[in-house]
Formats: sequence, C-alpha cells, structure tokens
Amino acid sequence: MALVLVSSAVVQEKSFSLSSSETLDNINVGIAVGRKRKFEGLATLDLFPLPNRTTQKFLNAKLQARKLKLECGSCYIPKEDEEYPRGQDAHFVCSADNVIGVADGLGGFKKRGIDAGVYARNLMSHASSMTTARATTLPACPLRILKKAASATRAQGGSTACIIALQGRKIVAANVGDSGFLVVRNGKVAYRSPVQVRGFNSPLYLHTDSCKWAQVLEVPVEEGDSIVAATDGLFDNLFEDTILNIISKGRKYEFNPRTVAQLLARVAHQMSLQKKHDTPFSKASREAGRLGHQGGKRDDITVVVANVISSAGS
Ligand SMILES: [Mn+2]
Repeated sequence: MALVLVSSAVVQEKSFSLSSSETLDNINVGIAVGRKRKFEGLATLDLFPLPNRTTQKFLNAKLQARKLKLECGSCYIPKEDEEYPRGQDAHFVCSADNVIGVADGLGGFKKRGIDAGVYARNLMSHASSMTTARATTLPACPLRILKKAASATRAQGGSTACIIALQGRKIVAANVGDSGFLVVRNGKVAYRSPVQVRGFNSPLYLHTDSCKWAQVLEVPVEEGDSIVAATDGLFDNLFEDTILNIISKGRKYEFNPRTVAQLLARVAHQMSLQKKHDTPFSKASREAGRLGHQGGKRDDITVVVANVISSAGS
C-alpha cells in the first residue's frame, strides 16, 4: 500500500510538470521521499515515513487546483478590397470564459450582391454574447454556442466557423468548413483539425440556422500547449513548418500571444502576395489538377493564438 502512494506521487510530478520553483513543501517532501525509496529500495522504507492520509489529501487537492486557462491574442489582416474594406473574416476572444472563435464569410455570395462578411461578423458577435451571457459556471459548450449564434444571425450569406472552448484538461471545438486549428506541443503539431470541403477551395459552410455540418472535436491539452485557430487565409499560405517556427520563436523570446498572432498573420500576408514560392494553396491546386496557380492566395487572414497556461495562483 505504501509503495502505491510513493509511485502515485512520482507519477503526479510528471503529469503536472511541477517545476523546481514549486513552493509546495509537502509536494517536494512527497517526491523526495518517493525518489529516495526508489533508489534505496525496500530496506529504507521505515527510515522515510510517507505522507499520512491528511497530507496526501492536501497534496492531491493542491495538484488538482492547478487548473488550466487560455491566454489569448489575435490579429486580422483583411484582403485589400475597395468595395469590402473590412473583408469577410470575423473572430472573437472571451478570455474569461476560455472560448475563442473564427469565421470566414463565403466570398461566393458577392456574385449575388451579398457581403458575407456581415454574416460572419454577426455570427461571431452573437457567439461572443452567448458565451458571456451563460447563466452557469460550467465550461462553455461550443456546439450550443454555435447553434444559438447561427439561429440569432439574421444577415444573408454563409460562413465557415470554428468555436473552441477549454473544458478542464481538453479543448472542445465545433467546426464547419475550412477554418480550423492546430495544437502545438513541444515544437510539434500534436493535433490538426480536419477540413470539411466539397471540393478544391469549396468549403462546407454555415447558413441561416443550419448547423448540420458542424463537427465536434475533443482534444486533450497540457500546460505549455499553444492553440492556433485561423481561417484558410493562414492555412492556405503557410506550411506547418513555418507556423511551428514562428511559435517556437515566440516561445524563445517570450512574446505574448497577440504578438505571435501578428507575426503569423503578417508572414501569411507576405506569402499571399508573392507569385513564385510554393504554398499549401498552390500545392493543393496542383493536386486538384489546376496547374495555372502559383504562389500564395490573396485572402483575409485571421489568427487567434491561445496559450494553455496554469491558472494556479491567479
Ligand atoms: Mn478565406
């Protein structure tokens, strides 16, 4: 029984990544005892008494109190367009509720004289209001928010949408179309949300109050992860390696999430204007048999960066 407690203390140390600056004396004592026992074997058991039940309870409660939260920042660069200077993308960040969302109004509606940017902005505005107006302390449910926001949106048009909420130690997303998100862990892509498309450059989208395409995704997250939620303006212009590079630089120089989002959006914008280098969009167009396109894709670019951090002590 005693050994079980020892190993649980060591496991907890790993899974919660306690730093050396951790000030919980009881935790340090527990881990030190665990290591001592591990190295010196059973003969030393009686020399190093384990934390008693009360101490163990306190220790567990302290560890569980290390809840996670999102530290967010965003950047939007609309495509240069005299007729629609605000572009068709929209997004929101509700830091206190750990919820973010991005949307991309469908350009195809322009032919009918409809600015789908209005739809996307209304959708995200309603989603933000629904998030903050919840009469509950429970974590937000992205699908419910998306459904309510879609049925409250009266504007004409359609939009892709991705709403992400932190729920304990996982994120839950409701996603429609080709906006999406990456979870970056230790410099690598731990998860990438799937895109929903009908064909090349033709995403599924949300319109009127139809949420039938909405896909719900659940991804475990850890302290130290970065979530990059964005519209296709980012993902069509930057390969994953470039995104990871910028995230790593942001970590190295301790940039805040807003600065990292700005960097990602600016580099994506530069790539969107150039005509020679390969981009995810030019690659996809080649694979779809359209050989004419080279370089980047001019588009509105929205990026939200959310770092998963510990809320302990705040
Ligand atoms: Mn777009």
